[in-house]
Amino acid sequence: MNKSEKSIQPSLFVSDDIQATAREDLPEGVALIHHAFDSSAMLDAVNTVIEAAPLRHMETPGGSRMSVAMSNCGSLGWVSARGGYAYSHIDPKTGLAWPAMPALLRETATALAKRAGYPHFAPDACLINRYEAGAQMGLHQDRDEKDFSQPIASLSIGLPAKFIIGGLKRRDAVRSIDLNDGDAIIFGSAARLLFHGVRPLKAGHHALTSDTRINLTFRVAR
Ligand code: MD6
Ligand code: FE
Repeated sequence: MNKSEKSIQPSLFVSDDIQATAREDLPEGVALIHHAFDSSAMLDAVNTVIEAAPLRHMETPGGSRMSVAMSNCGSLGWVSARGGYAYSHIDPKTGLAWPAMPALLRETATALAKRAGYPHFAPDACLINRYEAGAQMGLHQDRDEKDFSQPIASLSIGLPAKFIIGGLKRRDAVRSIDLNDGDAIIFGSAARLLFHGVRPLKAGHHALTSDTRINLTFRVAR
């Protein structure tokens, strides 16, 4: 079986392990699904994307280099530069359109969003984040998309991370959630604009990703 044949079915693991809000003290609108997908198959698809659109450290509007390396697939990609944050049809590094979103990625994300209560999720953008030891993502809101009634589905591959979630204001208290390989977290409705971030990645080794963590965030950007 070749890779394109393999990528027709979403790579879901059968699991009813959706954390009830109360059980892990998650804010309303956040769904956490452990052991949600086959990360090995997903990583193969990610690797085909980053062969065409290499991971790179983007610049922030303030002029610093992001510690997380990024790429995208889908019709739109999230980019950061001196000029600000935006979604672009073109990869500024290659001058080409971003690679198409592999069916395996899209269908896995839509199936997980469906389990979290969003049956019509149709992402047009997938941001790929790669963390090496020490890389982090500061508290932020995702607000470059046009329609905040659409959720974001986030999938974790490789090394574990401490994910922090706060409130609607930057200074609100945060709580920490462990995101492990194969975990999915879906942010929608009341949670869509919560501040969140990722603590500096602890050094380690993972069989799939060696010394890194890969995070995929699927969005409706249009
Ligand atoms: C990460 N995730 O897990 C970064 N954004 O590496 C995010 O920034 C994120 O997990 C929006 C919704 C869910 C997320
Ligand atoms: Fe985010």
